[in-house]
Amino acid sequence: MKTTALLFAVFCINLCVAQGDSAADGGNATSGGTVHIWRDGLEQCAHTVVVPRTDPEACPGGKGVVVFLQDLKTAVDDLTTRLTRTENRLEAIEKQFQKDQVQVYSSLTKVLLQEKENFKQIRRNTEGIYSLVQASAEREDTRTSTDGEEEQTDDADPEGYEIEDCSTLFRSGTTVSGIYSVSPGPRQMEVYCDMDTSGGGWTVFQRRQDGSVPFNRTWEEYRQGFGNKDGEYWLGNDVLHFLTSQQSYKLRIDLESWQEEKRFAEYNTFRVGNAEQNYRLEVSGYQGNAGDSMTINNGMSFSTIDKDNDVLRGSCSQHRGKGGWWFRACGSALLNGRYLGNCGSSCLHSQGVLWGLMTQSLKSVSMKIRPQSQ
Ligand SMILES: [Ca+2]
Repeated sequence: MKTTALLFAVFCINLCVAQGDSAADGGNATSGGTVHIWRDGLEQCAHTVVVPRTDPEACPGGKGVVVFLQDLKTAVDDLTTRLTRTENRLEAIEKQFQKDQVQVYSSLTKVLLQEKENFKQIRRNTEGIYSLVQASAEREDTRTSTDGEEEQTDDADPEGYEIEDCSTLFRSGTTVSGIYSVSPGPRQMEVYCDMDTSGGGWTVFQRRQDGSVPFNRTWEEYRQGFGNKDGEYWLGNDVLHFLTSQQSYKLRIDLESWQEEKRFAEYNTFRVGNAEQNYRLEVSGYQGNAGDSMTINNGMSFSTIDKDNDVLRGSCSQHRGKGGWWFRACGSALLNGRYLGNCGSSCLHSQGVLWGLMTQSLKSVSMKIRPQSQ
């Protein structure tokens, strides 16, 4: 618009053209109030200066004015065209920018909405997982609580520790004799619990009653144990060691003859050493009515038919029915001898199930332990 206004002003005033000789001489300076156009020899405007003319005599003829106006119009048209193009280009750029802006905004919005949806989904998944974990934990707590109650009833005493022996069961209210599971140390095994004799709570580790199980066994068999828990058996020397290492135990031996005479022997201290000690016997503090036939063996290692640890030149196990025992010099007691039955005077009693004062091979015997504290 400024260019158009200038053109209009040029037409409305009296102008003249002062033309120079060439582009090289650069033309002349303007005179006061006169329009001077500096041109080169090819009639192309190089430099143009427009100045209002004040002296009509100084601008003869009209040709220069026409040339000036044509050039000026051409320039204006060119500028107008360029401006128009520029405006169109700017307008296009603006439109493209707006379009791109909309597209970018739309794209960003779409991405953000998608991310927002993803986040919501992740949150829903997380909450779902949390709910599952929480529900699982609650179930585990319930199960643990239930197990704890069951253990309280079946596997642990009221104070909550492991079942060491039958006395633990007895103190927790199990007062019926029978086979139960106990866990002395790291081991778990079944054992017969005598809950009736002398206050109950006895862990039976040896029993003879019908001769159904032979006791002429090897060192390894006595180590591991043999027989049936509901009948005749030897619990095993390893287990005896674990059991009697838990705390201070006492020993009880119940004896019955074929004449149904029942006697007993109790020892206030009873402990069995480990395998390296050959299951050494520690026994003392006799009381009872069967006579003391065990104290003489205190401190002795265990012996079997295949491992002689007694003090005699020969083997007490070999001479005494091939059973295992804590022999010193064979002695008068061997509860692991041969089960001879009710054979009267015809039997070789020295190989039978013997106990000191009771002169015949016995009908039934049992050896059992209980903590001193019970
Ligand atoms: Ca010997």
